[in-house]
Amino acid sequence: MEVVISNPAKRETVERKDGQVQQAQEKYDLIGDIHGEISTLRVLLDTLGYRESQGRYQHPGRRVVFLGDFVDRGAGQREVVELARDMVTKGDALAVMGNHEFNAIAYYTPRDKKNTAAGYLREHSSGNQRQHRAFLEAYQHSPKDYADVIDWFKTLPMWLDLPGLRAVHACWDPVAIARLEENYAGTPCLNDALLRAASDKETWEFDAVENLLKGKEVPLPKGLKFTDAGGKVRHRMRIKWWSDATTYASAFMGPEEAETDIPDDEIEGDHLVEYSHTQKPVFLGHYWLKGEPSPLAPNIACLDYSVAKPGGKLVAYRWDGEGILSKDKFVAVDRQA
Ligand SMILES: [Mn+2]
Repeated sequence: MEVVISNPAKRETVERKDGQVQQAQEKYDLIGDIHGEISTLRVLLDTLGYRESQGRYQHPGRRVVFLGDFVDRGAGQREVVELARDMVTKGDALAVMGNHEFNAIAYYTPRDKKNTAAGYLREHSSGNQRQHRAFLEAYQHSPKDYADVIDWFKTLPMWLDLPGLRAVHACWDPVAIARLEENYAGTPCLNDALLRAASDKETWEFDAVENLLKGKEVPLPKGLKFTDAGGKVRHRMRIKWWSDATTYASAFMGPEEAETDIPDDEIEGDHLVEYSHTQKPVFLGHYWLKGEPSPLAPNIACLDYSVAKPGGKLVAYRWDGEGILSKDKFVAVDRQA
């Protein structure tokens, strides 16, 4: 399948004073995690000025970049995927893979093609089934469409490095990206070997894909632990990789109740991600943020504001080429009933 990276029709050219013709910076609307919330997505696209005609959603001068996590939870599983896929196929959008698409692929893929009794790359445990139920139910009577949508998920790059901006679902980890590029033919897409390696917790590929799609984690100092929102005991913590924080307490990304368990000591080892304020802006989803959307750092913005939860919002950022992001360029739509 062809992945459309650039649509020359949408690039304006600008004639400079010296007569040279220059390509104008393409303009993008970045959209965070949708999780099956089709009516909210339609309202957001409409608010951004995208119009549907003859089955095609488009804007005369802009394109969308979807930040992944199209599926799980909401009532419009197929509808969200079909809309996004159609926009990508027709050159009206780009998209990166979220952890929920990665999980869907691994859930679908048997460990051994000839013997499904050997299980799947993502275990069909009751917890995993529950998390994936809305998606599985949407495709339960159409195995061909199910196979087809998984094939489309496999075409989604894990990161996008465009001329003026970057997009990744959770963390722009340059070390993980470099290692994946070096070992997997320079492509940001999964292939079968990488999918299998990244589904095995013992491999570096697992850590690299996990960092990009679920966020950077660091091990807690020996003997320390906390309990997460789901009641699970954790010996590692997710960090606010976009911040300048260097201690466990200041970098901690987790439930407030657990904060007292996290020491304010310097993080041990080489675990922090560096993303200087002079680099291209990077857009993320994934973090289930609450409150009023605003940048996490001058050049880093998360657009996931928990649309799948009551009171949540679907959020976009209207990007016109700027290197420093601005709070007034976020567009938020309340979750539709
Ligand atoms: Mn996610």
